[in-house]
Amino acid sequence: MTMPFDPETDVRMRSESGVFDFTESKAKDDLEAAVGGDDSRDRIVVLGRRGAGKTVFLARLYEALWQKRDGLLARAVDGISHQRFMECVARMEAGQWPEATLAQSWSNLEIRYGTHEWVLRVLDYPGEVFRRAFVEDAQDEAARILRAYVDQAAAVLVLLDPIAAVQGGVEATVDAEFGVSSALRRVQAAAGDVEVPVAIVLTKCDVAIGHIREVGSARAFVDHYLPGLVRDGGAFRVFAASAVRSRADALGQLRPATDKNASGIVRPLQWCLKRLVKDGASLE
Ligand SMILES: Nc1nc2c(ncn2[C@@H]2O[C@H](COP(=O)(O)OP(=O)(O)OP(=O)(O)O)[C@@H](O)[C@H]2O)c(=O)[nH]1
Ligand SMILES: [Mg+2]
Repeated sequence: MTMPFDPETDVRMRSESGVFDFTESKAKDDLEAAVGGDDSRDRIVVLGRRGAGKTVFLARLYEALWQKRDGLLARAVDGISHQRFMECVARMEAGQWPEATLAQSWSNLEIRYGTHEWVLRVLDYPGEVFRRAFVEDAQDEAARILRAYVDQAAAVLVLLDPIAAVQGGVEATVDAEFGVSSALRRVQAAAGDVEVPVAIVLTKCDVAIGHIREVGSARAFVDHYLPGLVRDGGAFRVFAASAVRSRADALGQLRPATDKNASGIVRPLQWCLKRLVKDGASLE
């Protein structure tokens, strides 16, 4: 049975999808596939360094919207990316975290929000590519694709692992301050006068909440631990999320516990969509 559509809040997603394999020499085609061959700003771009939680977050977000949560509804028309997200969820239900992402994969999503209907693209990519694209300014194809991709951002979700910000050392902090602010400066430069909504999402808050409570709030956490991002990253709103809670197995290893609810995963997207509607942005 089709669920009734709530004009204020429902989101419908359609998708066609692809997986890029940079071990093969088809990068030029991939670049065109990723960028879409025109210069429209039609992407909700998800950014995050290695291990930030991109794959887990995207799968749980899609699962949540598919099941209609927080008033948002998703439906993939093309089953390929739907299956990829659901396989990731099933893997976690079986107690396994997803493998580190090796190939870049994209889903072409059609979203309806209120009376607006947009085509959005969601990209999942290996975290190393983030560093190459925005810290090292590397010229390899994967880095170029990611940079071209952010140039077409309608909205940005930046995923940051708070534990890495506190304990991850210099490389993690460089990625989160220099890397993320470079990416956001690029986004705003490409958008000209239009302000692109940017949601910074602190991930893994089921285990990281202590660090956030220590300083008072998610925003205070970013102010305290990532001042370079605050200085150079432009305007953004900070959210806290837990895509999957975890529990220790018999050996003390943390395993995904999907029977417990995710929290805070839909709100950042909802905030971005509301901003886009308010600003009258048309993504088609
Ligand atoms: N407790 C908890 N752990 C999480 C959560 N999300 C991710 N993790 C942990 O973080 C690891 C990395 O998450 P991924 O989603 O694979 O990260 P990624 O950004 O896709 O990483 P790359 O593909 O290597 O760039 C997982 O294997 C989990 O151990 C969460 O919501 N809660
Ligand atoms: Mg991944």
